[in-house]
Amino acid sequence: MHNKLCTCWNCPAINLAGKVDFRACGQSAKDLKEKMGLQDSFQIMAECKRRPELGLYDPMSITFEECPEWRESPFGYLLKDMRVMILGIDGYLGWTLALWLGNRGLQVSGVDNYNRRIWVKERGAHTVVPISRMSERLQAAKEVLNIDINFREIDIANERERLKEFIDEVKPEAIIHYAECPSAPFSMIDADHAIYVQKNNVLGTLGLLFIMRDIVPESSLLKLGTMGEYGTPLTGRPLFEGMFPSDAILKWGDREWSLGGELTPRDPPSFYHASKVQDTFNIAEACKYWWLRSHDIMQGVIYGVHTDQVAADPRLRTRFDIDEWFGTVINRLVAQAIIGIPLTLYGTGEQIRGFIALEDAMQCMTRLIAHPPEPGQYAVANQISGYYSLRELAITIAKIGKEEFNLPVKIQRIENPRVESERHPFEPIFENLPKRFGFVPCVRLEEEVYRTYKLLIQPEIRRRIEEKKHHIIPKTWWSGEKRRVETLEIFEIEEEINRSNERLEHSRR
Ligand code: USQ
Repeated sequence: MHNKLCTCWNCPAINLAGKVDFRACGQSAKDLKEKMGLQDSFQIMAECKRRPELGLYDPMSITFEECPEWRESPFGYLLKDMRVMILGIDGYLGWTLALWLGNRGLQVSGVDNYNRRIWVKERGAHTVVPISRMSERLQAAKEVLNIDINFREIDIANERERLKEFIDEVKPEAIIHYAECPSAPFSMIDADHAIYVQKNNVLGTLGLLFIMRDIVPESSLLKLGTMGEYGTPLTGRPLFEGMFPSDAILKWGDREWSLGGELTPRDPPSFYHASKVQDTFNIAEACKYWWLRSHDIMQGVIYGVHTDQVAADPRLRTRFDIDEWFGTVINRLVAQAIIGIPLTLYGTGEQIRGFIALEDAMQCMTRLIAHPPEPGQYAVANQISGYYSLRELAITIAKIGKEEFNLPVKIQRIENPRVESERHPFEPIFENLPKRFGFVPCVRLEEEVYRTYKLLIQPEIRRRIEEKKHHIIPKTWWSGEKRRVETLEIFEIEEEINRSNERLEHSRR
């Protein structure tokens, strides 16, 4: 178990309030020692909110393995009936995680203001997998999976008092923060959209940090960041997990400095990605000022449709977007294959990105919830299970469409409406999740693409893709131009397979 040696120091049930002066750790120890007649050697004393009978004790002295409140699970020790609050519970990830965690015995509460539904509607698009209203979702979760979800409609960026009240009522032991606008193209439509996305994301998160400071400082924050924060540095420098490793060195002239522990440089490719960069700094500062604890999760491009819970009943399905603003690339390409649009590669299609399937992302989140950082710790995990060039992906998706579903799939290169490197080195480091938290990817790309085809090919869903196909080819240019992109080249997949083999040959020479 990855977290068996974590102690009460990591545990959100710890009560440190008033026992430690964090500004100079240990400063209060003398007073406490005199008052309580404690041993010379102790540093920090705490109480347990779940086991008050322990009285004041050394929080490093009990491990998760030893504590009866932590129970073994396939994802490490999990706190019994742990209270988790999901902000953005109505979204693609939020809803899936609510059912996933509820199914594993965690007490799930959640907040949403239905903004994702509103943004997609504003663009004239829709989720091609139909989703139920929240009231029906909650009822189905109870009926089908016996999960009770405590839901409150709240806009976290604009209704801080109501969020505070709800957090105070529930006292969540972990807060999963998915309540941000996730779209790069949406943030690039015009000034109004850019300003909106940055306000919504940055200020929503900033307000939440203050609420956590005041109400639940011991609870851990799991905040969704993005691999896109790092950009794709042309030097080929590895994309470390948030911070430079201890042995990284800055050399300038004949002098050298350690870079260990400093945040790595960021190069976000859109105003949306830039909002996540600002969040990073705000969260890291809050951990420093107030000893909050956070996992900042740099998630790669997410894809897929499946977990056992969302597949359990049509009313439990999660949303699935394929339009130019809210569809991520793999999900979009499968939908395109289904209705005969040649798969859209932007520019050269040689961009490389890190990816993770929906179900694997759920596993990662559970492992991180099970392993809260220490007070004051700002921890980062690059949450991907592999990386591919877009061409490789398109070929894989086309092959599965052709061979398994008999679809006449083609691939097209179109003008790239974004400003991004189209040929670049890419070396993401993604060691924390497997090495520190025991993550083993369970979903193969081909398997999830196959499952996605299986769902999308159903007549009702296929019809819903057809209905919104005019939103597939992008019109949102980073430059501000207002026109649909042009096709540069269309090719059959056999040609593309030969080309990629040739490139492979060439690179071997
Ligand atoms: N792309 C295509 N064809 C398409 C759509 C996209 O070639 O039809 C290309 C884009 O140019 C880009 C790459 O695919 O190079 C990924 O684009 P995307 O739209 O799938 O993903 P992105 O805009 O980067 O954003 C998505 C999520 C975002 C998350 C991010 C993780 O929407 O919330 O932060 O993935 S990452 O990309 O690692 O930063």
